[in-house]
Amino acid sequence: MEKSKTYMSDIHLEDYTEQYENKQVNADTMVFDSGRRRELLNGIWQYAVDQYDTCLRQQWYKEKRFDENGYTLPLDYSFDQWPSIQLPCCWNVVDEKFLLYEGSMVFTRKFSCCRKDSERIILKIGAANYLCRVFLNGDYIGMHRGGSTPCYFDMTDSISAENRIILVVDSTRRPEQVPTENTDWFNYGGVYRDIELIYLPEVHIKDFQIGLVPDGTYSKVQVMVKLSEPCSGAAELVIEELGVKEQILIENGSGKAVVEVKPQLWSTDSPRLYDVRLSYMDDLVCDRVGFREIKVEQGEIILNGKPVFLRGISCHEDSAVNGKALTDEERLENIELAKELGCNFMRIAHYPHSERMARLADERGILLWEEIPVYWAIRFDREATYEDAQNQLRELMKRDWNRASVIIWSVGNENVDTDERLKFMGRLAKCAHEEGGNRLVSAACLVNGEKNIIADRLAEYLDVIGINEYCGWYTPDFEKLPQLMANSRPQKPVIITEFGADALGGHHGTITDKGTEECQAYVYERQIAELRKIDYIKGMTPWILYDFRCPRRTSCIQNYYNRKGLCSPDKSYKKMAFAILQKFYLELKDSRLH
Ligand code: GCB
Repeated sequence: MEKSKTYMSDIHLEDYTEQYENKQVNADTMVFDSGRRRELLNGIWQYAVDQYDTCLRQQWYKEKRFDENGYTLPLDYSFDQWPSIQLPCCWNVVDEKFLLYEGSMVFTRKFSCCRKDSERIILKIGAANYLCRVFLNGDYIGMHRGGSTPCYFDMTDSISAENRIILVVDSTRRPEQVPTENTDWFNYGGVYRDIELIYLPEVHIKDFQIGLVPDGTYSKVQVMVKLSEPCSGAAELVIEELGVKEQILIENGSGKAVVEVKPQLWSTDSPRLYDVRLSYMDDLVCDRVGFREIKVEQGEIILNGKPVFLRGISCHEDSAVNGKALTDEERLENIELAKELGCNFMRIAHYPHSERMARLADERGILLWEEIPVYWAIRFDREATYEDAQNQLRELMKRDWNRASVIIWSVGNENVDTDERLKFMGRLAKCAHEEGGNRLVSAACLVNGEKNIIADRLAEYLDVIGINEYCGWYTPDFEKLPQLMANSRPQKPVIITEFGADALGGHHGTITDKGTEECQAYVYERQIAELRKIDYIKGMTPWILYDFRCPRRTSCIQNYYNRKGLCSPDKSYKKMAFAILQKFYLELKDSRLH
């Protein structure tokens, strides 16, 4: 690790990143943090744009002011005099001069910490895009890869009463990353979710999963506990409202139990949640969870024993004002807008959105499709890319395991059906089945365009097939749609995960004028007319709830936004197609068939 020798050699070290590749935190180093003592490190930080990665090259974090001969070194930074920024945020929307900046930014602040002797102090960063390296009091603490999932750094051995923390966040797009260089959304940089200190006792609950046993009786709850140490003893589970107070035997650091209890089920009409508490010695965690069963049987998606049609809408984590750093008010606005549309389901694409979104969906009774950014042309041939993708999937699944709203894990979007991709995504689907709890596994697949048929080989690994089709938009001929449906005999339920058309709010014309509300509305009318006739379609999530920022979209109508939204970017304006989808969904809802 200690590579550099002198100030000068530090500057000329070209493989400088090597020393920061170890100590990578990942899904295995996550800590269950719901209901724990925490302190927010959000707020004012100092920052510098570090386009050439000089912080890492020169090891600024060591704050070395003199060389070995006592000579005073010239410094290229001045942490305390740097300008300030409010974290969390996406730097691109904080100042116009950063709008298109992709690269490294350095953030630093001081903080005090009052820690009992045996306590462990974990730094949790809700999300930082894409690489995040952490330094504390001159020590390199670790790094995290992946721009949308949380990371946990154990800082216990370096923390003092007064501290200097440095985060180096690098948002550079690279072909081997997940996602890769080319996507259809904006690559926001930043530390854009909460930064927190989490206090843990030496021996603590590392993982806690709770959910209904999926046996159709709705009368058993299963619990899984993992401790930080291979201890034995008993943990205690309490669900007061259900009269549950149950000892869970722990052997060698882990325990499992099935508790006989009949909770009121969580559903979209009645999203009942219970406070649950789990304690082990002097550790205690709390969560608020719902109990529901989801499965696929005879081509139907079954929620709590009844077939459900997923009246959905796709949604990015994007805000005209805040980028990806949405406020809870904005998330709720999205959920309420989806409900107004008649939805019971949202596809939150194309990467893990904030864990707050799943918690709000639990509370408001909206089902969720969650996805990892295995998007378009990933380096399917590269094992390290696979490991990155799998880790992001596992981090997402661990984070949201206890969320009743999350019914589908999606392992990717629109990837060409090659042998390498089949192997890569088949492995991901297997991992999602093994570790994802009582949920369905899916992916948004492409239509086989040559034969105009639903025939993606990945379907073998999925419970539900997602299909993106753009008849009436990218595929000009609407007749292709009934043909596609007639040609296909999928053995599993299908969700039309995307259809849609661009329209600039307020821009009017004929149904053939691309970019007008009339044209978009017509695409919705035709799509709905066809799709509603097809038996094997069990849901849809048209593209998309509101317009989102996108560097690829440069026409004057688009103006760097993807305009397939049913609403304008700030959601204040509803385009004509909104009412068309709403009418269909409300009819479906009222028919009580779904
Ligand atoms: C797709 C992609 C989505 C794009 C959309 C579009 O198929 O999955 O990310 O934004 O098409 O607008 O072209």
